[in-house]
Parts: sequence; C-alpha cells; structure tokens
Amino acid sequence: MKKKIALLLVAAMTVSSLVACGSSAAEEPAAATEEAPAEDAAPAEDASAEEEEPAEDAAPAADGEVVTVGFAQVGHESDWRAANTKNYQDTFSAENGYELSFVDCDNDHAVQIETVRGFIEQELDYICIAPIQSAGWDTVLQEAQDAGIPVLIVDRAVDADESLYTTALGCDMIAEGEAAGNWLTEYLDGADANILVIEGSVGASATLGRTEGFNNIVAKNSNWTVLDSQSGDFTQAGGQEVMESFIKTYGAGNFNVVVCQNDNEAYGAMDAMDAAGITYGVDGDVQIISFDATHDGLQYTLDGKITCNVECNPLQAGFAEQVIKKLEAGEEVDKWTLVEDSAFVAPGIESQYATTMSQEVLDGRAY
Ligand code: GZL
Ligand code: ZN
Repeated sequence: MKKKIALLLVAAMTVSSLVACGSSAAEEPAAATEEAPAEDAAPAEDASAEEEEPAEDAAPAADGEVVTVGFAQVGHESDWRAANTKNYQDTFSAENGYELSFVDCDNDHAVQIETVRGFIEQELDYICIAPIQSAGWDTVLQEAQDAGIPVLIVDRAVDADESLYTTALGCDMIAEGEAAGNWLTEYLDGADANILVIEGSVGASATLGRTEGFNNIVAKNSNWTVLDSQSGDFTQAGGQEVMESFIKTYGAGNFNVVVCQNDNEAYGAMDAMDAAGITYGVDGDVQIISFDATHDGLQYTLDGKITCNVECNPLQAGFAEQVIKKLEAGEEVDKWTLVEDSAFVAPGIESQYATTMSQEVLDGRAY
C-alpha cells in the first residue's frame, strides 16, 4: 500500500517538481499494476487508486510493481547533458516498467539537494544523482540512507564517504585530463606550449578531475606554461566570455594551446578567436583540445578545427539500470562502475593515444 500511495504522491509531486525546475515533461505516471486484495482496499478517499486501470504499456518489474526512480540531473548546460538526459528518459520508461521522476536542477546545488529531499519524501524506490558539485552531500545522503532508499551517484562524483551511497558510476575524469596531456606531449614533440584552460563548472568532479589530470602531465613538461585557467561553466556562452577575456589579457600570438573542458566551451572559444582574427586548428596558430566528443565536437575535429577531442560517454543509463535490476533481485552490486572513454584527433594526425577522425568514425557514433 505504501508504494500505491507513494505512486499517487509521485504523480502529484512529479508534475509540481517538473514545473518548479522547468524540466522536460516526464511520462504520465504509470498506474499501480496490481488490484489491491479486498482487505487491502485503499480507504474511500483514495478510491482513485482502485479505479485506475494499469497503464497497458507499463510492463511490471520483477515483483509486478512499477519501479519508481528519481533522477536529480545537473541541468541542461551542454549537448553532452542533453544526450545523457535523453538516455535516462529512454531507459527508465513506463514500457520498461519504471516511473521516472526526472528533475533538471538547473546547475543549482541547493535545488538539487531539495530535489533529493523531495524524492525521499515521496519514498521512491531508487534515487539517481548526477551531482552538480562534489561537496555538500553528506547530510542528504544520510537522510536517504535512513529512509532505506538506495542512491546511485552517476556521471560525476561526490566528496562523501562511500558508505553513504549504494554505488557510483561514471568516467575517470583524471584519466581524461591525462589523456589530453599525453596526446599534447606526443603532438608537440618537445616544442614549447603556452596554454590557456577554460575549465568546466566550479566544484564539479569533471572539472576537478580533468584539471588535475592535465596538470599531472604539465608537471612533466618544463617548457609548458599554463598562462591561465578559468571556469566557462561548461557552456558555449561561458567559453566565449572566458576566451574573449584571455585574448584581451594575453594577446594574440602569446598562446598556442587552448584546453576547453567540454565541446560547448570550445564552440564559444572558436567564436571569440574568429572575432579576434586568431587562427586555430591543424593549420592554425592555436591548437584546441576539447572534451566530450559529442557529434558536433567530432564534426569540428573531422574538419580539423578541434585538434584533439577526449571522449566522455553520456550513454550511462544502462549501467544504472543494471545496478537497479540487481538490487531488485536482491543481488550484491559493485561500489564503482567505470564508463570507458577514448579520444579522437583531426585527420592527418597519427597518435598512440587517440583515433584519427574520418567520416566513417563520425557516422558510427551513437550520439
Ligand atoms: C562529464 C560531465 C560534464 C561534461 C559536460 O562526465 O559531467 O558535464 O563534460 C557536462 O559537457 O556539462
Ligand atoms: Zn567522462
């Protein structure tokens, strides 16, 4: 009965919370799939619970009930995020036996914390969190644990004791940063580098990891200088703004590498360099390294505008579903699931660290 009342609450809260955060509409909540036995019949005021027909497309989960999943998503800041969101909505669909409460937390940590509290109050079966920032999670994770709701930390990481969540999954951001640095070492082959870095959102593990990883390799190259490193918040506007200020401060001709911690920032940086008449790409004065390897990012790599693009696979919902299916079946789950990444370079460049782009590689991409 708890679940049935919860489902009705979820239906009410889902609409309200979606409106609150301006998220894309979730599926109509699937109705409870079992007729409650007579002695369990819901009290008169909940008559609707008895009248609702099971949604014909809501295949029951293992125990015949719809599995309710809350997903507190970072926001809608990038093409990567849009692909990640669609992947969760496609995976945790009514026809797959789920009721997904999706909330776009609009890059606001406080909203994300309150969203998770809302999921706890709704007594959802599972909570997925893609943490906007790594810090500040202990209290609400403890509340979810006290409520007996398994929490999956997805995409990014939290700075909290791993006993406070059931499992985590995502990419190795430090490895991604090191991959960018290793490729640059190979590409420059001893030449000097004056580097500008457009970081991702402040406090995000993707930012912290990529910065740490890249700096691990900078430390090995005494003739490399990181002139500056500022946050473009993983957006195109942010990338353009930071690049414009870098150009003003350092001047054309005084930097030869720009590292953008995601593709959308790279698009903004390209706009700023175009406006300043600075050439970039395999035939330009500045080499751009980007992250995400989204479709458009790899098109620019194929075109030789972005020289190196380090992948970060957004199609991660399948890993989350595997964990939930195991938990539904009462099985043990791993504490950490690594989502594999790779890297790509512009045509004409051979690298031990990256795949050389071609139209065939681009056509074969899933996002
Ligand atoms: C990385 C992910 C980052 C992407 C950005 O796993 O968290 O957030 O690199 C996105 O595009 O905004
Ligand atoms: Zn990644």
